[in-house]
Amino acid sequence: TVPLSPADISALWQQLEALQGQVRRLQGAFLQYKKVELYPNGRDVGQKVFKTAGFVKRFQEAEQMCAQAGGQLPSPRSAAENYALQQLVEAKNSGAAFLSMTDFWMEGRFTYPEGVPLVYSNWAPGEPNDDSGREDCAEIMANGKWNDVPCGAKRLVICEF
Ligand code: 293
Ligand code: CA
Ligand code: CA
Repeated sequence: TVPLSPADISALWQQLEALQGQVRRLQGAFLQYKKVELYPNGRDVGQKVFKTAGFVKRFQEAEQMCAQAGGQLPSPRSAAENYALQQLVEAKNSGAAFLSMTDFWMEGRFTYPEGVPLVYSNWAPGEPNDDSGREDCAEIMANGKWNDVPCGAKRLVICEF
């Protein structure tokens, strides 16, 4: 191996400084792009992004649309994530939005799509009540609380990415 000459080291420093400048400009451009992209139909919370399609669908179609887009229906796993979702529901003035969770596998036991038990919940008092024995999907309302509803009901589509 050949030792680096002072000129080599100086050239490497120059390249490193150029690279640092490029990364900084990219970070700035990305933050700007993120703001543009999230306004007004998206919210980011931690590593997660929620974005509303702005229209209502039945559960199955909503689930398909999110999957088609490379996302999924929202699974808020903390108060912070639930609040980000709530803000979107409030802002759109289109009523409640579907969540990913169902009690398809066992009546009364809501799980994530893979059947995994919930790590967080924010049910309204008395919910889930399986009203009329046919509520196996869940909605998040403008107050952030959850309610089980018929899967055939039409609710605002929000996807999680
Ligand atoms: C019943 C009792 C209401 C409740 C409603 C919802 C429907 O009508 O208090 O708000 O069920 O749970 O999903
Ligand atoms: Ca049910
Ligand atoms: Ca209910």
